[in-house]
Amino acid sequence: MATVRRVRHNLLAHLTVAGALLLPLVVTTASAASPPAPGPITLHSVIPAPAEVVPSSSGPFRITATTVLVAASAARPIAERLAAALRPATGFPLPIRPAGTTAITLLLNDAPDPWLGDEGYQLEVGTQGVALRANRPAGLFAGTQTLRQLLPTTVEASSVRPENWTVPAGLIRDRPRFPYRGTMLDLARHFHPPADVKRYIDEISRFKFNYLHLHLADDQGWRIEIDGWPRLTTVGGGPGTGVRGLGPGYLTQADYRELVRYAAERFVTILPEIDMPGHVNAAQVAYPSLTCDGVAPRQRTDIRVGYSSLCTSKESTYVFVEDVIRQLAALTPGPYLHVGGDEALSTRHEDYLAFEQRVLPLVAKYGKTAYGWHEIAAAPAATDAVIQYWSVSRDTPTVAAAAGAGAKVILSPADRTYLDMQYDLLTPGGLHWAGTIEVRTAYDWDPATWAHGVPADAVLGVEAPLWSETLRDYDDVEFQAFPRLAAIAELGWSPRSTHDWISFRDRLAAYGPRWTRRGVHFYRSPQIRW
Ligand code: NGO
Repeated sequence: MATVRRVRHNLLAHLTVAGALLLPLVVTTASAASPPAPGPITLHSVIPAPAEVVPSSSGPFRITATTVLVAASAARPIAERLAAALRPATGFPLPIRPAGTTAITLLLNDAPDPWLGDEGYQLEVGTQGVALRANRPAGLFAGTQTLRQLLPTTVEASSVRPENWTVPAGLIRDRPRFPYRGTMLDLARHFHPPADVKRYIDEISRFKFNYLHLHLADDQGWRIEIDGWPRLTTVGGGPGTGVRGLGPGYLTQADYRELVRYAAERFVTILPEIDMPGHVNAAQVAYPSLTCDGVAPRQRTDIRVGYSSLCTSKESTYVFVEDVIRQLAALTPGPYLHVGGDEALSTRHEDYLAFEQRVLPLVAKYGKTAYGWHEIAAAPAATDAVIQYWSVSRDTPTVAAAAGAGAKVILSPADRTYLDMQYDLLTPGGLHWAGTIEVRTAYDWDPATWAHGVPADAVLGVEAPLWSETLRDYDDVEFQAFPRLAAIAELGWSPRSTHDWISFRDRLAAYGPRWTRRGVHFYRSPQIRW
């Protein structure tokens, strides 16, 4: 009850600024988002659940042929993107104008509202209009994603639909729980072309994910062009690479830059990963000098792990590693660079530690924060790094120790977040080494308290990796990712006080038609009443 009162108090304080749009208020509030779907769309329908919601009993706002969008300066590109999203189904012109009688207004606060931070937003809906405010463009973008979910599902149609384009009235104040909300695509086991990566970015940005981790190299393939090392991609990304030789392809540096740009427009930051010192067979086939004996290993297209290792005792290895890190850092505006570090089972432990002690600081040399799978926690230099926790055990003492000494941790427990795990043993693709993961399993856990000994303030966020051993095409990607990615989005964004399986399940059921209209090939989990 105390929480409920506090939320209402905060919200009411904000209404004094913009009360005209909203009164009268309905006396309900939304620490735990509630009403069941299917049913009318309400302010409680949104995924991920917003932090604070106060519906109003005034009539809804209705978008009509005369509605305009009002946005200045840095808000304008976001308004344009919103208008472009709403035009096909509504058929309305939705011009961007300085003012209008019925308007959707996007405003950047002159005086920052500290509660909102960089990614939060405030959305007010009244009969005369919608006012969306944020401190930064990222917050406005997040708010537009909420607004889209408040419109009828037919808004996703690609041609004009007869519909009452109403938005329920009230106020939402929202901000993320964690600064890092990510998902990963493995381009190494099967390459997925830039057009598919862009479709994935479109989908994840709707759920307010802000990082896309690209796993760009592994035993079966090398997928990013590196100047001075052309065979990495011509051989390592060429015909016959990927699992069973069926996933060839690579990104040129221009492709990569274009993905970075496209993602940034949607407030998604690309996190590149080159896995080392293990998972490097493709690089060694291309450049045998990366092995200790200089002999090229045979090309591998199976899915075993742990057999390859860079030669950690050769100086030339570090010339290669530095070249790769320097180029990737230059291509990547984001703060992080992922250097893998998992399953180096054929690297002696002392060699592994010596390798990480050299390589993690190299990332810092090029202006980025090092990021690695949780095995790097054993190296002292990992206290300055971001550690990606992928264990199926909740006890990993090396990670707890590194977190205690300053490292930040991203939660990707394989038995909760690995999108490549099967939903159940009948799922046509996917693996099950970490178990099967139905939607509720993906949803019902807490990243802040999951890893024993890792304090909540060391948890930077959550990431759902999608490994691609069994994913041949983009349909496979979508089927494994959705709907579970919506669950991970909510864990990353929504305050713990909103966590409620029944509410989530019903909101997900109501969301399903949006995926259907967009042609997203999602898994119809029997746990959800679609
Ligand atoms: C493990 C392994 C990957 C596999 C994945 C499959 C990590 C960090 N290393 O996760 O090479 O592709 O499982 O689920």
